Amino acid sequence: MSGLRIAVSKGRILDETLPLLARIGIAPAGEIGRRLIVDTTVPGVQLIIIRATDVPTYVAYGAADAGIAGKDVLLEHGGEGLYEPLDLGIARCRLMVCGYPDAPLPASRLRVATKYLNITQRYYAERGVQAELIKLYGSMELAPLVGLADCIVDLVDTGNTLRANGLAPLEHIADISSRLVVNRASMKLKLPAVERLIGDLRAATGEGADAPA
Ligand code: PRT
Ligand code: MG
Repeated sequence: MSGLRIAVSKGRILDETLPLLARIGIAPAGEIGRRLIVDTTVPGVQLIIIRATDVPTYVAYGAADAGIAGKDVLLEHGGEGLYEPLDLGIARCRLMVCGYPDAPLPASRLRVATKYLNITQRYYAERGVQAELIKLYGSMELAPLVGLADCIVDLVDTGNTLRANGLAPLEHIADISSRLVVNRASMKLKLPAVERLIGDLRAATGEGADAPA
């Protein structure tokens, strides 16, 4: 599997990806710490550690051959230049419209705060709803509480963050999990290595994945 660079994001995706990679024999060589490029126990296989939203960009441009990214990030990016051969089934959650449970309809245009502008724009356009979108970079839950927006489009896992702020999930947009993405050129130029990575990960995430290799 030589000559492969795999992009992953720090945080929950890395936390759930490392055990998967370990199962297929790929482990970081030493502490990751603050390093951005990390060699692994497999010669030629490197991890690069980047922001979740940057994974599709690095892979689409071929700066990484493959990457692991949430479906939310891929839907928002659009996925040009990427193959998406495998659902890894990790970092699962739901993308939802959230807000006050019994809020009256807004008098004027619905205001929606989100970091998912493209997904949200498509969602309301498909429903013929005129919505004003407000781009935020985090803590979306705050927006309805201080009157910035009527509702938000955000990820929900346990629902604890919403509940802690008096909000509730209102409309389901998509089920989310992390996917393996592969650069289109790498798919051709590094076919044996890429096929091996896909096959090994498929076996590691599929049935019997708990059994030792
Ligand atoms: O830090 P940066 O802006 O780069 O990215 P990030 O903080 O979004 O990265 P990270 O490491 O948290 O990973 C994000 C990816 O994990 C997302 O793109 C999803 O694919 C996936 N994921 C799965 C989640 C959640 N579950 C999740 N619950 N990402 C974020 N959340 C947040 C959510 O936004 C909300 O604020 O957790 C809060 C809700 O959780 P509950 O359990 O209270 O409902
Ligand atoms: Mg984060």
